[in-house]
Amino acid sequence: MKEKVLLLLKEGEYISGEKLSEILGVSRTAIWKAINSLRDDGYEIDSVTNKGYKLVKKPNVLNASTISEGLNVKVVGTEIITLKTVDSTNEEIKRKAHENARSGLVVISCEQTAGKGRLGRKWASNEGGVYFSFLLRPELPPSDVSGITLAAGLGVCLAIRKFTGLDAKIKWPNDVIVGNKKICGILTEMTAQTDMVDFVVIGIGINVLQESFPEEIAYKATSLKIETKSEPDLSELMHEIIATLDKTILSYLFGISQDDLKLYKSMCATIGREVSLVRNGEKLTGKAVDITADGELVVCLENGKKIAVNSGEVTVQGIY
Ligand code: BT5
Repeated sequence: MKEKVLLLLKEGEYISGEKLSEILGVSRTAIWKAINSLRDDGYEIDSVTNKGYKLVKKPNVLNASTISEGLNVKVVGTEIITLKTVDSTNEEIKRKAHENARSGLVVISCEQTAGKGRLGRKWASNEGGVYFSFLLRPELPPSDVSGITLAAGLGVCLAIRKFTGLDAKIKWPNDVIVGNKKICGILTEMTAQTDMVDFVVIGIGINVLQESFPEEIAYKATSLKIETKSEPDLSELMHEIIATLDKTILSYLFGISQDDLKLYKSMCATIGREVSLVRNGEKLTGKAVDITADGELVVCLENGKKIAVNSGEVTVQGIY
Protein backbone atom coordinates (compact mmCIF):
# COMPACT_ATOMS: atom_id res chain seq x y z
CA MET A 1 0.00 0.00 0.00
CA LYS A 2 2.75 2.49 0.88
CA GLU A 3 4.33 2.05 -2.57
CA LYS A 4 0.99 3.01 -4.14
CA VAL A 5 0.58 6.02 -1.84
CA LEU A 6 4.13 7.09 -2.68
CA LEU A 7 3.39 7.04 -6.38
CA LEU A 8 0.46 9.42 -5.82
CA LEU A 9 2.29 11.80 -3.51
CA LYS A 10 3.96 14.63 -5.37
CA GLU A 11 6.61 17.12 -4.43
CA GLY A 12 5.22 20.66 -4.47
CA GLU A 13 1.53 19.72 -4.54
CA TYR A 14 -0.85 18.62 -1.77
CA ILE A 15 -3.20 15.67 -2.17
CA SER A 16 -5.93 15.07 0.38
CA GLY A 17 -6.27 11.88 2.43
CA GLU A 18 -9.83 11.63 1.09
CA LYS A 19 -8.66 11.68 -2.50
CA LEU A 20 -5.93 9.12 -1.80
CA SER A 21 -8.42 6.75 -0.14
CA GLU A 22 -10.87 7.25 -3.03
CA ILE A 23 -8.25 6.52 -5.73
CA LEU A 24 -6.81 3.52 -3.95
CA GLY A 25 -10.16 2.21 -2.70
CA VAL A 26 -9.04 1.90 0.93
CA SER A 27 -9.97 3.57 4.24
CA ARG A 28 -8.52 6.89 5.46
CA THR A 29 -6.92 4.91 8.32
CA ALA A 30 -5.08 2.73 5.82
CA ILE A 31 -3.75 5.88 4.11
CA TRP A 32 -2.69 7.38 7.44
CA LYS A 33 -0.84 4.16 8.33
CA ALA A 34 0.91 4.11 4.94
CA ILE A 35 1.98 7.77 5.39
CA ASN A 36 3.42 6.99 8.84
CA SER A 37 5.21 3.96 7.53
CA LEU A 38 6.74 6.08 4.72
CA ARG A 39 7.87 8.61 7.34
CA ASP A 40 9.52 5.73 9.25
CA ASP A 41 11.38 4.88 6.02
CA GLY A 42 12.81 8.41 5.93
CA TYR A 43 10.33 10.20 3.63
CA GLU A 44 9.61 13.76 4.80
CA ILE A 45 5.87 14.28 4.31
CA ASP A 46 4.13 17.52 5.21
CA SER A 47 0.49 17.35 6.29
CA VAL A 48 -1.85 20.34 6.48
CA THR A 49 -5.49 20.29 7.59
CA ASN A 50 -7.89 20.76 4.66
CA LYS A 51 -5.05 20.40 2.15
CA GLY A 52 -3.67 16.95 2.72
CA TYR A 53 -0.20 15.53 2.22
CA LYS A 54 2.81 16.74 0.30
CA LEU A 55 6.12 14.98 -0.27
CA VAL A 56 8.93 17.25 0.96
CA LYS A 57 11.98 15.04 0.63
CA LYS A 58 12.73 11.49 -0.45
CA PRO A 59 15.38 9.52 1.41
CA ASN A 60 18.28 8.45 -0.81
CA VAL A 61 17.56 4.74 -0.65
CA LEU A 62 16.90 2.03 -3.21
CA ASN A 63 13.23 1.95 -3.99
CA ALA A 64 11.80 -0.66 -6.33
CA SER A 65 8.94 1.49 -7.62
CA THR A 66 11.16 4.52 -8.42
CA ILE A 67 13.60 2.23 -10.21
CA SER A 68 10.94 0.61 -12.37
CA GLU A 69 8.76 3.70 -12.98
CA GLY A 70 8.56 4.20 -16.75
CA LEU A 71 11.13 1.48 -17.39
CA ASN A 72 10.46 -0.18 -20.71
CA VAL A 73 12.86 -3.08 -20.97
CA LYS A 74 13.14 -6.23 -23.05
CA VAL A 75 15.90 -8.28 -21.42
CA VAL A 76 17.41 -6.75 -18.30
CA GLY A 77 15.06 -5.72 -15.49
CA THR A 78 11.89 -7.53 -16.52
CA GLU A 79 11.68 -8.35 -12.79
CA ILE A 80 13.45 -6.34 -10.07
CA ILE A 81 13.98 -7.32 -6.44
CA THR A 82 15.54 -4.87 -3.95
CA LEU A 83 17.11 -6.07 -0.70
CA LYS A 84 18.60 -4.26 2.30
CA THR A 85 21.37 -6.79 2.69
CA VAL A 86 22.54 -10.10 1.21
CA ASP A 87 25.73 -12.21 1.15
CA SER A 88 26.35 -11.56 -2.57
CA THR A 89 23.81 -10.61 -5.24
CA ASN A 90 25.58 -13.07 -7.59
CA GLU A 91 24.91 -15.88 -5.09
CA GLU A 92 21.30 -14.73 -4.64
CA ILE A 93 20.74 -14.77 -8.42
CA LYS A 94 22.25 -18.28 -8.61
CA ARG A 95 19.85 -19.49 -5.90
CA LYS A 96 16.95 -17.92 -7.82
CA ALA A 97 18.20 -19.42 -11.08
CA HIS A 98 18.10 -22.89 -9.52
CA GLU A 99 14.47 -22.12 -8.54
CA ASN A 100 13.75 -21.46 -12.24
CA ALA A 101 13.84 -17.66 -12.14
CA ARG A 102 13.45 -16.13 -15.58
CA SER A 103 16.03 -14.42 -17.70
CA GLY A 104 16.13 -10.70 -16.95
CA LEU A 105 15.70 -10.88 -13.18
CA VAL A 106 17.70 -8.16 -11.37
CA VAL A 107 18.55 -8.37 -7.65
CA ILE A 108 19.84 -5.14 -6.09
CA SER A 109 21.16 -4.78 -2.56
CA CYS A 110 22.18 -1.80 -0.40
CA GLU A 111 25.08 -3.80 1.04
CA GLN A 112 26.72 -7.22 0.77
CA THR A 113 28.28 -9.22 3.59
CA ALA A 114 30.39 -11.37 1.23
CA GLY A 115 30.82 -9.29 -1.95
CA LYS A 116 33.11 -11.03 -4.44
CA GLY A 117 35.55 -9.87 -7.07
CA ARG A 118 37.22 -12.12 -9.64
CA LEU A 119 39.61 -14.93 -8.72
CA GLY A 120 38.42 -15.12 -5.11
CA ARG A 121 39.09 -11.45 -4.41
CA LYS A 122 36.81 -9.39 -2.17
CA TRP A 123 34.54 -6.54 -3.23
CA ALA A 124 34.08 -3.88 -0.51
CA SER A 125 30.30 -3.63 -0.26
CA ASN A 126 29.41 -1.21 2.51
CA GLU A 127 26.24 0.85 2.50
CA GLY A 128 26.41 3.75 0.04
CA GLY A 129 27.15 1.69 -3.04
CA VAL A 130 24.79 -0.23 -5.30
CA TYR A 131 25.40 -3.94 -5.69
CA PHE A 132 23.31 -5.79 -8.22
CA SER A 133 23.28 -8.83 -10.47
CA PHE A 134 21.12 -9.95 -13.33
CA LEU A 135 20.27 -13.33 -14.75
CA LEU A 136 20.50 -14.22 -18.44
CA ARG A 137 19.65 -17.50 -20.09
CA PRO A 138 21.13 -16.90 -23.53
CA GLU A 139 21.19 -19.61 -26.18
CA LEU A 140 24.93 -19.39 -26.64
CA PRO A 141 27.97 -21.63 -26.47
CA PRO A 142 30.13 -20.92 -23.38
CA SER A 143 32.87 -19.47 -25.59
CA ASP A 144 30.61 -16.55 -26.55
CA VAL A 145 29.96 -15.41 -23.01
CA SER A 146 33.04 -13.23 -22.43
CA GLY A 147 31.54 -10.50 -24.63
CA ILE A 148 28.70 -10.04 -22.12
CA THR A 149 31.13 -8.37 -19.72
CA LEU A 150 32.02 -5.93 -22.47
CA ALA A 151 28.38 -5.11 -23.16
CA ALA A 152 27.80 -4.68 -19.40
CA GLY A 153 30.83 -2.38 -19.03
CA LEU A 154 29.66 -0.34 -21.99
CA GLY A 155 26.17 0.00 -20.48
CA VAL A 156 27.40 1.07 -17.05
CA CYS A 157 29.91 3.52 -18.50
CA LEU A 158 27.32 5.15 -20.78
CA ALA A 159 24.76 5.38 -17.95
CA ILE A 160 27.27 6.93 -15.51
CA ARG A 161 28.28 9.46 -18.17
CA LYS A 162 24.68 10.40 -18.91
CA PHE A 163 23.56 10.51 -15.28
CA THR A 164 26.52 12.39 -13.81
CA GLY A 165 28.32 14.06 -16.70
CA LEU A 166 31.57 12.46 -15.49
CA ASP A 167 34.14 11.37 -18.05
CA ALA A 168 33.89 7.69 -17.06
CA LYS A 169 36.07 5.24 -18.99
CA ILE A 170 36.42 1.48 -19.24
CA LYS A 171 39.52 -0.33 -18.07
CA TRP A 172 39.42 -3.47 -20.17
CA PRO A 173 37.68 -5.76 -19.63
CA ASN A 174 35.61 -5.22 -16.54
CA ASP A 175 36.28 -2.00 -14.62
CA VAL A 176 34.73 1.42 -15.00
CA ILE A 177 37.07 4.17 -13.89
CA VAL A 178 36.94 7.89 -13.31
CA GLY A 179 40.32 9.55 -13.54
CA ASN A 180 42.67 6.73 -12.62
CA LYS A 181 40.43 5.23 -9.96
CA LYS A 182 37.93 2.40 -9.97
CA ILE A 183 34.26 3.29 -9.54
CA CYS A 184 32.73 0.00 -10.71
CA GLY A 185 33.67 -3.66 -11.02
CA ILE A 186 31.91 -6.41 -12.96
CA LEU A 187 31.96 -10.14 -12.22
CA THR A 188 30.46 -12.51 -14.80
CA GLU A 189 29.86 -16.12 -13.80
CA MET A 190 28.18 -18.91 -15.73
CA THR A 191 26.83 -22.41 -15.45
CA ALA A 192 27.06 -24.38 -18.69
CA GLN A 193 26.91 -27.79 -20.34
CA THR A 194 29.75 -28.55 -22.74
CA ASP A 195 28.18 -26.85 -25.73
CA MET A 196 25.43 -24.63 -24.31
CA VAL A 197 25.10 -22.07 -21.56
CA ASP A 198 22.63 -22.91 -18.82
CA PHE A 199 22.66 -19.44 -17.26
CA VAL A 200 24.91 -16.42 -16.84
CA VAL A 201 25.06 -14.11 -13.82
CA ILE A 202 26.45 -10.63 -14.32
CA GLY A 203 27.27 -8.88 -11.03
CA ILE A 204 28.01 -5.17 -10.89
CA GLY A 205 29.16 -3.06 -7.94
CA ILE A 206 29.17 0.73 -8.23
CA ASN A 207 30.54 3.11 -5.61
CA VAL A 208 27.99 5.88 -5.24
CA LEU A 209 27.74 7.64 -1.87
CA GLN A 210 30.91 6.44 -0.13
CA GLU A 211 33.15 9.20 1.19
CA SER A 212 36.06 6.91 2.02
CA PHE A 213 37.25 3.34 1.47
CA PRO A 214 39.11 0.66 3.44
CA GLU A 215 42.82 1.50 3.66
CA GLU A 216 43.99 -1.21 1.25
CA ILE A 217 41.92 0.15 -1.66
CA ALA A 218 41.72 3.85 -0.74
CA TYR A 219 44.43 4.76 -3.30
CA LYS A 220 42.55 3.18 -6.21
CA ALA A 221 38.83 3.47 -5.39
CA THR A 222 36.52 6.41 -5.85
CA SER A 223 32.77 7.06 -5.76
CA LEU A 224 30.27 9.14 -7.68
CA LYS A 225 29.83 11.37 -4.63
CA ILE A 226 33.58 12.03 -4.36
CA GLU A 227 33.83 12.78 -8.08
CA THR A 228 30.67 14.86 -8.55
CA LYS A 229 30.65 16.47 -5.10
CA SER A 230 26.94 15.76 -5.02
CA GLU A 231 24.69 12.91 -3.91
CA PRO A 232 23.23 11.04 -6.88
CA ASP A 233 19.85 9.48 -6.16
CA LEU A 234 20.41 5.73 -5.87
CA SER A 235 17.08 4.71 -7.39
CA GLU A 236 17.22 7.17 -10.30
CA LEU A 237 20.77 6.03 -11.01
CA MET A 238 19.68 2.38 -11.00
CA HIS A 239 16.81 3.24 -13.35
CA GLU A 240 19.25 4.77 -15.82
CA ILE A 241 21.70 1.89 -15.49
CA ILE A 242 19.09 -0.82 -16.04
CA ALA A 243 17.59 1.02 -19.03
CA THR A 244 21.04 1.37 -20.63
CA LEU A 245 22.15 -2.19 -19.82
CA ASP A 246 18.97 -3.48 -21.40
CA LYS A 247 19.98 -1.82 -24.67
CA THR A 248 23.65 -2.85 -24.68
CA ILE A 249 22.93 -6.44 -23.59
CA LEU A 250 20.10 -6.82 -26.11
CA SER A 251 22.35 -5.60 -28.87
CA TYR A 252 25.12 -7.97 -27.69
CA LEU A 253 22.75 -10.95 -27.82
CA PHE A 254 22.44 -10.36 -31.55
CA GLY A 255 26.24 -10.23 -31.86
CA ILE A 256 28.10 -7.11 -30.77
CA SER A 257 27.47 -4.41 -33.37
CA GLN A 258 30.23 -2.42 -35.04
CA ASP A 259 28.70 0.72 -33.53
CA ASP A 260 28.82 -0.63 -29.99
CA LEU A 261 32.35 -1.89 -30.48
CA LYS A 262 33.37 1.55 -31.74
CA LEU A 263 31.70 3.16 -28.74
CA TYR A 264 33.41 0.73 -26.36
CA LYS A 265 36.81 1.46 -27.89
CA SER A 266 36.24 5.22 -27.75
CA MET A 267 35.67 4.94 -23.98
CA CYS A 268 38.37 2.34 -23.30
CA ALA A 269 41.21 3.79 -21.24
CA THR A 270 43.41 0.73 -21.83
CA ILE A 271 43.93 1.33 -25.56
CA GLY A 272 47.10 3.26 -26.26
CA ARG A 273 48.69 2.37 -22.90
CA GLU A 274 51.71 0.24 -22.11
CA VAL A 275 50.61 -3.10 -20.66
CA SER A 276 52.31 -6.13 -19.22
CA LEU A 277 51.00 -9.66 -19.03
CA VAL A 278 52.12 -13.18 -18.27
CA ARG A 279 51.72 -15.82 -21.01
CA ASN A 280 52.93 -19.40 -20.59
CA GLY A 281 54.92 -18.28 -17.60
CA GLU A 282 56.68 -15.55 -19.58
CA LYS A 283 56.32 -11.86 -18.74
CA LEU A 284 55.52 -9.84 -21.84
CA THR A 285 55.19 -6.12 -22.33
CA GLY A 286 53.72 -4.11 -25.16
CA LYS A 287 51.10 -1.57 -26.10
CA ALA A 288 47.33 -2.16 -26.09
CA VAL A 289 46.17 -1.22 -29.59
CA ASP A 290 42.70 -2.61 -30.20
CA ILE A 291 39.72 -4.70 -29.01
CA THR A 292 38.34 -7.51 -31.19
CA ALA A 293 34.64 -8.23 -31.77
CA ASP A 294 35.05 -11.15 -29.33
CA GLY A 295 36.17 -8.74 -26.66
CA GLU A 296 39.85 -9.63 -26.80
CA LEU A 297 42.54 -7.04 -26.16
CA VAL A 298 45.05 -6.76 -28.98
CA VAL A 299 48.55 -6.11 -27.67
CA CYS A 300 51.45 -5.11 -29.89
CA LEU A 301 54.51 -6.64 -28.28
CA GLU A 302 57.91 -4.98 -28.19
CA ASN A 303 59.07 -7.24 -31.05
CA GLY A 304 56.22 -5.93 -33.22
CA LYS A 305 54.14 -9.10 -33.01
CA LYS A 306 50.43 -8.64 -32.23
CA ILE A 307 48.65 -11.01 -29.85
CA ALA A 308 45.04 -11.16 -28.66
CA VAL A 309 44.49 -11.60 -24.93
CA ASN A 310 41.08 -12.82 -23.83
CA SER A 311 41.24 -12.58 -20.07
CA GLY A 312 43.63 -13.15 -17.23
CA GLU A 313 45.81 -10.55 -15.77
CA VAL A 314 46.89 -7.63 -17.85
CA THR A 315 48.52 -4.81 -15.93
CA VAL A 316 47.95 -1.40 -17.44
CA GLN A 317 50.63 1.20 -16.77
CA GLY A 318 49.31 4.46 -15.36
CA ILE A 319 46.03 3.08 -13.98
CA TYR A 320 46.20 1.52 -10.44
C1 BT5 B 1 35.78 -6.95 -9.81
O1 BT5 B 1 36.70 -7.89 -9.47
O2 BT5 B 1 36.02 -5.79 -10.05
C2 BT5 B 1 34.37 -7.47 -9.79
C3 BT5 B 1 33.54 -6.86 -8.71
C4 BT5 B 1 32.10 -7.29 -8.81
C5 BT5 B 1 31.28 -6.83 -7.64
C6 BT5 B 1 29.82 -7.12 -7.83
S1 BT5 B 1 28.87 -6.38 -6.59
C7 BT5 B 1 27.46 -7.26 -7.11
C8 BT5 B 1 27.94 -8.65 -7.43
N1 BT5 B 1 27.94 -9.48 -6.25
C9 BT5 B 1 29.19 -9.86 -5.91
O3 BT5 B 1 29.47 -10.57 -4.92
N2 BT5 B 1 30.07 -9.34 -6.81
C10 BT5 B 1 29.41 -8.59 -7.83
P1 BT5 B 1 38.26 -7.67 -9.61
O4 BT5 B 1 38.62 -7.17 -10.96
O5 BT5 B 1 38.85 -8.95 -9.14
O6 BT5 B 1 38.61 -6.52 -8.58
C11 BT5 B 1 38.62 -6.75 -7.21
C12 BT5 B 1 39.61 -5.77 -6.61
O7 BT5 B 1 39.09 -4.43 -6.66
C13 BT5 B 1 39.90 -6.03 -5.13
O8 BT5 B 1 40.94 -6.95 -4.96
C14 BT5 B 1 40.26 -4.65 -4.62
O9 BT5 B 1 41.61 -4.36 -4.90
C15 BT5 B 1 39.41 -3.71 -5.47
N3 BT5 B 1 38.15 -3.36 -4.81
C16 BT5 B 1 37.43 -4.05 -3.89
N4 BT5 B 1 36.32 -3.41 -3.56
C17 BT5 B 1 36.31 -2.25 -4.26
C18 BT5 B 1 35.42 -1.15 -4.36
N5 BT5 B 1 34.27 -1.09 -3.67
N6 BT5 B 1 35.77 -0.14 -5.20
C19 BT5 B 1 36.90 -0.16 -5.92
N7 BT5 B 1 37.78 -1.17 -5.88
C20 BT5 B 1 37.49 -2.21 -5.06
